[in-house]
Amino acid sequence: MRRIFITTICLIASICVSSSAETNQDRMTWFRDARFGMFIHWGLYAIPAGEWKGKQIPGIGEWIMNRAKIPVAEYEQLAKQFNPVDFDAERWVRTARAAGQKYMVITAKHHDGFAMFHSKVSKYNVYDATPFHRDPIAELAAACKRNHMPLGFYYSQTQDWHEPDGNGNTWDFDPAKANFDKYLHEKAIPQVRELLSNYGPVALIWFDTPRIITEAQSKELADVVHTLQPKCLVDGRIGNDKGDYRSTGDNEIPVKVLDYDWETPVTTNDTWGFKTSDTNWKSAQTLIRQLVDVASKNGNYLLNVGPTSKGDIPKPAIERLQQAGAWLKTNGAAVYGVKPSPYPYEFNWGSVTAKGDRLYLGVVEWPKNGSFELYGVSNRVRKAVVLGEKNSPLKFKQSKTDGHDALRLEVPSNAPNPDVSVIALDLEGTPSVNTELVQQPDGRVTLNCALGKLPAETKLKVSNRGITSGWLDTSEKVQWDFQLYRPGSYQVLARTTPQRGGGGWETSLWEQGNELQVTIGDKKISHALGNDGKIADARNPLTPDIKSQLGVVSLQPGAHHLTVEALKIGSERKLGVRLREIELVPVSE
Ligand code: FHN
Repeated sequence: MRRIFITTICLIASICVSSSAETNQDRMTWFRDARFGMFIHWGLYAIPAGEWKGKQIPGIGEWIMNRAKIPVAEYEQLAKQFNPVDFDAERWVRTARAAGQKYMVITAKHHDGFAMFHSKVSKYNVYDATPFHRDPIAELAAACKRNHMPLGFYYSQTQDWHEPDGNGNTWDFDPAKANFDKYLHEKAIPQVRELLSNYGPVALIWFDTPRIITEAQSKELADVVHTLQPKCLVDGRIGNDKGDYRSTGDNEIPVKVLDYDWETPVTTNDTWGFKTSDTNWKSAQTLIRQLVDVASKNGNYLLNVGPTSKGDIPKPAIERLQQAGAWLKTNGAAVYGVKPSPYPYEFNWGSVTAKGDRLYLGVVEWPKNGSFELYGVSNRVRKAVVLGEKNSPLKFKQSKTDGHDALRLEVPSNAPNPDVSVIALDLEGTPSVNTELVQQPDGRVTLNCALGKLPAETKLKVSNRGITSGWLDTSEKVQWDFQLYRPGSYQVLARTTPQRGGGGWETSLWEQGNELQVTIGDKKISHALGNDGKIADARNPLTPDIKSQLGVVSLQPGAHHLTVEALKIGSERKLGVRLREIELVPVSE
């Protein structure tokens, strides 16, 4: 009796607290600590796995219905074959847990309109329409509960290629006749209600491709979520800025720390839904590097797996997850619950995270000469260790070289960890660093457009990745102030980025005929942008940059001001100057 009374009081108290006082800040706490989640794209599309009627269909696997313009009546037939006999929810959750992932998000309904849960709203669901006759979402929710793993649901709120009133199917239905509001109220919202009512606490709903959804509709949807489950997060792709946190573009890692909550969804290969022919797996090192980098910029890393139609997570994905899990066992302190880097810019060698009086240096490019240097830390360093190397604090020296703070660590000549080695610096006090743009110990100065100044009246936009767009006028410019420490001759490089083509990066477009002028003090160089080679961006390996050598300048140490302008703008494609960064590289390199 007493127990029932206490339980009832607790329940009432918790409902009262959550429904009346739950704010975005309260909801976000677990998400900020988690940093690493598993995304699962699983649906009927895993059966064709990229191939339709003997033909390979280009693009991402879960889009096959759209890319091959498969009529609803034909695509629906796939349901009769869906029987994932290997599906074992417990195994998936354990895989995520062993990988060090702190939440899972599964496609409850993707754009194809097929519900992967037992829905009473539409018979087009995995329980009613397949021989499997089970509810994998219910099984996953139960396994997550057993393993204390927060579970979220992906729900495609706007695109639904199965419904005449949903968005996106132009091959079966006439978009002019679609009544989206009807679809929203008769399918999307009722199904979202089911997901929030029948599967226990839901960590988040991952809406996607908002497209035509209006502000009022996005708000209504977010309100439905927060009313039914006040603690449930809503991702930014609900549209119209109604999410609890923002989502970057797919596979997109911003170039700087963002001062809001965000998440990036990332593919392990190039597809989300399983595709037999896609073997372009990112290395475990790339994934780990990206994870640390995302944390260093205040984001969460939602790494996707696309299970097969039998219910197996592909082996190459499992292997990479295992490697990430092993790495996190030793180095998790540099990822979970961390604060972003105190530096506003990226380092070529890796990424920085912070916690309390500690800085974590996630080093990918380990120095070969036994010495690692970092500029700009003004705290006194108390101790430096490599995580996982218990017995050996690193020797170090702090100095004021030419008036600036320099830290030199003696490090082993081989990287302690083949993926990312983490140096933990214990500081006196919370990290205090010089946030100016400065020459780095390797002699380079990197000036990304996201950290530059634009004219007051400008049409230029700079993306999260630091790439300019709308640079179609010669009056535009980007400017930076920076400190140089060493005199010498520097090659001035421009890194521009092609525009993604309709068929992906293989068909990317790059404008010919742009000519840039760089001014540093009284020195000017100008050059037409040539293609002097591609540079893979280690943080965004899908999106290569093009390097152009603009010329050599000789500079003295001190404060400098650099301006880049376009003297000529190629007009063939009207892409304008897609500049990412200007880099000064010592010519002796
Ligand atoms: O169109 C979808 C795509 O299929 C996949 O679900 C990704 C995951 O972020 N979101 C959309 C494209 O951005």
